[in-house]
Amino acid sequence: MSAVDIDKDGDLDVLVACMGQLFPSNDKIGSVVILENDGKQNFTPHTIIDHIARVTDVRAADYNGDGRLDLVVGEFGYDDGETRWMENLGNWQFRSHILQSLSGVIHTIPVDSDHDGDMDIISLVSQEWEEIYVFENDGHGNFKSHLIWGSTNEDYGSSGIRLVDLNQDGLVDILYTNGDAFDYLPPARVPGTASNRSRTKAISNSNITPSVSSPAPAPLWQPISTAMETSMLPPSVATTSGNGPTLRASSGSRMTAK
Ligand SMILES: [Ca+2]
Ligand SMILES: [Ca+2]
Ligand SMILES: [Ca+2]
Ligand SMILES: [Ca+2]
Repeated sequence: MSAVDIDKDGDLDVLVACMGQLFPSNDKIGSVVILENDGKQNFTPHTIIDHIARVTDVRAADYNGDGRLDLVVGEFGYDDGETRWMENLGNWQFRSHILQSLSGVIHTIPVDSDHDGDMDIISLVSQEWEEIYVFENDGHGNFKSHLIWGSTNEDYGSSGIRLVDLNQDGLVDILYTNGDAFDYLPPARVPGTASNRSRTKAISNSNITPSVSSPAPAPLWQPISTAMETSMLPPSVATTSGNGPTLRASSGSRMTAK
């Protein structure tokens, strides 16, 4: 859910990502609703799209440079989620453009990640993919997908990203957390700690290039720090070599669904 003046009439409207239900489901029970503010905090709901995979995120930005705020929508789904951007045609009408068909989308965040004046999208895809993507905009709503980080551990349990400039170099970085509550028996709590599962990673945008020339240059995002309290992890994570967080150059094909 987020608040934005989507119709540009001077008041904040509310974007609502409707998952339908929390528990896993392949049913098309997701929807996107915008609550139109009349300026006095009376809201009229507009269902922008429904009967889609379970929706976990919706945010607004102008992706095609026509002055109207468009939407990016993340659909977790179960076996078949999606990421789409929805072109604002005016009058509460939106046209869908599918960016990616992967399940487990948690966050889809607009940001001008390459500082070329148009809004790009950074997304987190969990559900055994466990990957972070940048969708690079050409300024007209045409996007090129870059996989910038992924774990080979399908139980990595990605739980969220936030975009911040951690090192204050003017380039946005990604603060990333993981740790799945349901994949392992809970380990014993370590005295004096508030949490025994969560890990935090920061990924630095060292110099993502604005060029779209062919061949596309490799994104230069890289992890700059990882805080892993291995003594507090369950044995299956702490002791299994090659199963921890790793950089992967390209998206693998994994068929196992949680
Ligand atoms: Ca408004
Ligand atoms: Ca637009
Ligand atoms: Ca950009
Ligand atoms: Ca930075």
